[in-house]
Amino acid sequence: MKEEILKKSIDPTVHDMLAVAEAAHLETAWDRYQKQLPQCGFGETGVCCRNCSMGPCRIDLFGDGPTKGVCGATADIIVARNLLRMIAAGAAAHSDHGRDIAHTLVLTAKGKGGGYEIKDVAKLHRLAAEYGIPTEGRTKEEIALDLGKAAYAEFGNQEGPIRFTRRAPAKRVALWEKLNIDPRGIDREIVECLHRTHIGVDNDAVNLILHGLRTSLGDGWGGSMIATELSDVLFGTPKPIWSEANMGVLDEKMVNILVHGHEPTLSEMIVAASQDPELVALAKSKGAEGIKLVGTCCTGNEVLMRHGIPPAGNFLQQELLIMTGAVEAVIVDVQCIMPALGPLAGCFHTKFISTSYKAKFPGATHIEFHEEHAFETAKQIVRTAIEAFPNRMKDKVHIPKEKSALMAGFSVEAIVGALGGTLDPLLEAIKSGAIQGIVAVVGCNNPKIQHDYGHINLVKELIKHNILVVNTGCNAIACAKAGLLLPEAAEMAGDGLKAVCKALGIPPVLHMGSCVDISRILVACAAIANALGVDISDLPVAGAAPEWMSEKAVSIGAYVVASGIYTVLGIAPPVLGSMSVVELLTAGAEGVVGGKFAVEPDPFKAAALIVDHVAAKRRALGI
Ligand code: SF4
Ligand code: MSK
Repeated sequence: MKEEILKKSIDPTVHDMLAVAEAAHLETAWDRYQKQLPQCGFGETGVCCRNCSMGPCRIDLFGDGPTKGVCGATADIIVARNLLRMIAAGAAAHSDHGRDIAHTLVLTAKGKGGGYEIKDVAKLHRLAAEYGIPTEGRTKEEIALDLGKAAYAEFGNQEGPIRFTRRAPAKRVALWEKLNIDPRGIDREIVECLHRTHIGVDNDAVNLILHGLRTSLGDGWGGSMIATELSDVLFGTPKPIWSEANMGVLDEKMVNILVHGHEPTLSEMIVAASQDPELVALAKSKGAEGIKLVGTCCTGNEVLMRHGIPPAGNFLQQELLIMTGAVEAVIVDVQCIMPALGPLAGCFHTKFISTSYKAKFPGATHIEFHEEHAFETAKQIVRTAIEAFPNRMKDKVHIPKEKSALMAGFSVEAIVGALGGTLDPLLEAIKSGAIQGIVAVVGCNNPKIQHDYGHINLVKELIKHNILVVNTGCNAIACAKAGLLLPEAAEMAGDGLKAVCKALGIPPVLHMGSCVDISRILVACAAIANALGVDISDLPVAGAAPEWMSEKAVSIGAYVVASGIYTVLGIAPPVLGSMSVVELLTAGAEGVVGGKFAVEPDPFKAAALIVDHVAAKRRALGI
């Protein structure tokens, strides 16, 4: 294998498929990244502004060029404004997802849900109690209607608080209130980001960043948490489940359908449609042995968590999956879907099917999905995939063999279940030092970092130091492919963590779901802090995103830090053009919210930073 291919990823399926791509002259994100080099230094450091037509303006950091934009904006102002816009976009993406789930719950409660039903009634009752919605003597639909409407209303709140923020420890809420960063309404904070960053409005870097924290909190403890909680009510709360991961899950004899994107509404119905006897019979009539549904990115995580549908790869593998020539259809909704997929699918028999009115793509077949007709549309989409099977070009089929078994499905409820119904055994393990701390490792892939290298090495180092890892998103898929989501992976952990995992029969790395499910991690941190009578910022916990790339990740990082958690990024956000902003994010923030950022691309050094941080927090707690 060529050196330059090996350098791109640590995953053998990726090596295999990059060789196929090269031979067939098919372009990938890695090729396009190379063509972008050297990337623009103004963009990279965040000092380019296009917020009005007197610009574009950029600040010359090293030469004797301009130090201010036409309006007088300095590097500090431009960098902070740009960061705020990234947070707004990321928070908007997660929160719009949450809004769609609330909408589906309302429709389902009204009997207009096109095939959905309320699956977790116990959780519905718990959430209703949180919102003060009466449950006594009422049907699940009546309760769900009130809950859906209450959650829906929080997007447009003019005044806070947002209900789920009150799950945080009282000390944390009081701090947010004192700093005036307790989010009011989810949409309101996002709109205010755009207002503040319009020319001539907020020109104070600290004031801008504080509002970024408020907006991101409306995402983590608002939009994302609503997405997670209401998805559990509708589709069921995940429980431990077995599956397998990586490109080897594709099956040459089957109609292979890949679901990709983020929202579970469509993919839940695709799961049902792919098991429909009439459609299975149709697949067989076309010469296939059946229908194989696989996933990627967070739609993949959603259907893995609830149905054990295997993830076939993470973000940077999406193009390679089409290049196997064995995928009949890629069905997408929103987020993280490369526009490169349409033209690429055109080189194969693969149908690239877009489904959201919000997300159309060149080269896609658009079959619009509306919740009211969910199952019917899902069947139409699966039928389209089956019809493509006879067009498969046999000489173009190349499926890498590698795959790994995995155990996923660790919602907070499932973790408490595995602990015997209470958090106490986990608290005891933390106090005794068997588990030194808990670290969330999340986020995407990015061709700037060798694919999966950051994820896997960071996670392995952490478990070696008796740190329990919880993960979501593309990190979870990376760990699944590397066999880290298996109870046997406890052998790679330090003695304390190994013993705990063996006693409970769980992996040392717990897959908690999709990107919006980072809200599950916030809930777990809040529960642990409340049980110990401390704030989240006192806990021996940390966050990390070793290969992040999306604006959603910026919002996530911001709400994790604003929740009091130290967070290590593998790639610097575009803020290096302002030393004041860098100082605020990597040092000053700690004195304000109890959490801060660090940037460390080397996963071994990142692990060392986190291990030191966890040890310092333990000392401060006296454990
Ligand atoms: Fe230039 Fe200021 Fe306009 Fe930005 S807002 S483009 S810095 S003049
Ligand atoms: S899918 S946001 S590439 S984790 Fe949630 Fe993966 Fe990042 Fe998308």
